[in-house]
Amino acid sequence: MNKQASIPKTVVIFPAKNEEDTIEHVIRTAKKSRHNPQVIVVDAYSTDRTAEIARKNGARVIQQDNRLFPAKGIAMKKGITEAIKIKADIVLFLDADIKNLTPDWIDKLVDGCANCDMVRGYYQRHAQDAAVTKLIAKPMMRVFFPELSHFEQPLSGEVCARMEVWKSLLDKNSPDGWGVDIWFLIEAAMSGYQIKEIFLGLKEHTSFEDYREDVGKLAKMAEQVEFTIIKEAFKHRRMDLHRDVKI
Ligand SMILES: Nc1nc2c(ncn2[C@@H]2O[C@H](COP(=O)(O)OP(=O)(O)O)[C@@H](O)[C@H]2O)c(=O)[nH]1
Ligand SMILES: [Mg+2]
Repeated sequence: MNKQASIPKTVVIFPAKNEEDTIEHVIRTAKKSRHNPQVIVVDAYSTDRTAEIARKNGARVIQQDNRLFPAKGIAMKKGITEAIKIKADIVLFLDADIKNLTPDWIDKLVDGCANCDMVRGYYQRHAQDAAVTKLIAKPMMRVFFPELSHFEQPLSGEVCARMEVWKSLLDKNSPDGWGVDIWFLIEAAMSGYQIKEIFLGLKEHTSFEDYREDVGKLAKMAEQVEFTIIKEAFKHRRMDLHRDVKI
């Protein structure tokens, strides 16, 4: 807790890879939250103007640790490390490609942390959106982690927790790529943290425009999410549950 102000210091972190179309909007919107967050952008050596626009809009821009992609997990780890340095109390991750972000998303997610260890956003999405969630993550969670199968959006990028929660999870060796979101959910639950999901309305994001015509573009994400769940099932001794699957 920030002793001087005795109010929690909130940091919003945007992992961002070539998000020049939306980065200004999301940073400005985050800054309008009544939690007055500091904004960090963990940039993936974007080849467009993402980093420049982010700096101009008052974000602290840092580069992720290496150029191996996909690196959503590496970026989140880097963001948490940076937030530790600036003594954040509450850290909220948001995707940088959200077209319709509003300050109340930040307010609600941060407010939720007052009586819960982890708060996750869920939304209404286009019928063709969220293929990996619908076809990989949820069916596999129903088998291996049935007690977590009620989470609407297990791959949500909008997740808030106190710093000590993030720190304790990072110590457990998080994955580098797309598996990181489901990994944080499973590990938080297995650590006994209380997790809740809150509804944020419709989510419109630019990545959907990239894959709506060709869902094959999600193959790497699908593979990494799938193997993360399998590895977590081994780790938490859930593999035998596959026997219950009717095929
Ligand atoms: N730093 C960093 N950010 C990434 C990387 N891959 C994706 N992102 C960001 O992570 C967020 C979620 O990615 P997105 O492509 O929108 O995933 P989707 O919504 O599941 O399709 C966005 O803000 C991306 O710019 C990466 O390799 N490095
Ligand atoms: Mg997206």
